[in-house]
Amino acid sequence: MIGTYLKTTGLALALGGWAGMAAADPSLDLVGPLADYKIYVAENTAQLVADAEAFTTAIKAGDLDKAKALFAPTRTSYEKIEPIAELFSDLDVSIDARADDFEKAEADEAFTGFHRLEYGLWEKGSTEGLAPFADRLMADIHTLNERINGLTFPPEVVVGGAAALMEEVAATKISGEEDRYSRTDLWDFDANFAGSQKIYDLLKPLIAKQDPEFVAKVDGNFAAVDAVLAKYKEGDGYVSYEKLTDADRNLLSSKVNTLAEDLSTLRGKLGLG
Ligand SMILES: [Cu+2]
Repeated sequence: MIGTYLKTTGLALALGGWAGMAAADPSLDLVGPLADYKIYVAENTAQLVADAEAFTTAIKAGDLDKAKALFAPTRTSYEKIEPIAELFSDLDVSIDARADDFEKAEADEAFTGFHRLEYGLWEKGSTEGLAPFADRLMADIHTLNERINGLTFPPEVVVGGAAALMEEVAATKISGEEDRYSRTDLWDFDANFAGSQKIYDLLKPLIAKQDPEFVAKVDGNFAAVDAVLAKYKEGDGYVSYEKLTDADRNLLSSKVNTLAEDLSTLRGKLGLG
C-alpha cells in the first residue's frame, strides 16, 4: 500500500516518506486520538476515586441522605468510560454488575459494587451492613485507577466500544434495568452518551472530509438525544426515570439504535476491519 501510494503520487515523495506512510497506515492516524482518549479516561478514573471517597465515607458514617445524594453523581465518571469496560471486565463485574447476574440475586454474596449499595440505600432504606461493600467498592476503584496507566488501548476496542455501549443502552438500559432501586438511570444515560460521543469526536477529524454526510447524521442524532435528556434536567442532574414519557422513551430508543448502527461502521471507515 505504501509503495503504490509513493509510485502514484510524486508529491508524496517530494513531501517526504512520512506523509505517505501516515496516509497508508490508518493506525498511525489514530495515535493522537487514542492518546487524547487515554487522558480522558485517566481524568475520569481520578474523578471517580475522589467522588467514591465521599460517597463511601457517607455510607460508613451512616449518613443515608448524603449517601443517596452522592450515588448518581459518583457513578457518572464510571459510566463515561464504560465504552472500554471490556478492558477491565473483572472490575466491571465487581463494580457495576446487576443483581440478575447472580444466582441468588440481591441475596448473593458475590453481588457487590454500586448496585449492591444502591439496593441497600433505597430498598432497605439504610446504611446498615453496607460498610464492607463500601470498602470493597473503594478498593476496586483504586485498583481500576492504578491499572489504567499501564493499560494498552487497542484501537478496535476503543472505536468498537462507542458503538457497543450504544447497543447496550438500546437493548437493555433503556428498560431501566441499571438503576432500578434509585431510578437515577438518566444520569447514567447522559454519561454513557458523553463517553461514546467523546470517542466519536476524537475520531471525527479523520472521517469528516471523506464522509461529511455520515458526520452530519451522527452529530444530528447525538443532538437529538441531548434534546430529549435536556427536558428532564434538574439541578446538576436528572429527575427520576419514572418521569420519562413513553413518547420520549421511544424517541430515545430509536435515536440510540441509529447511533449504535452508525457508530458500528466506524471501525470499517477507519480501516480497522
Ligand atoms: Cu454501568
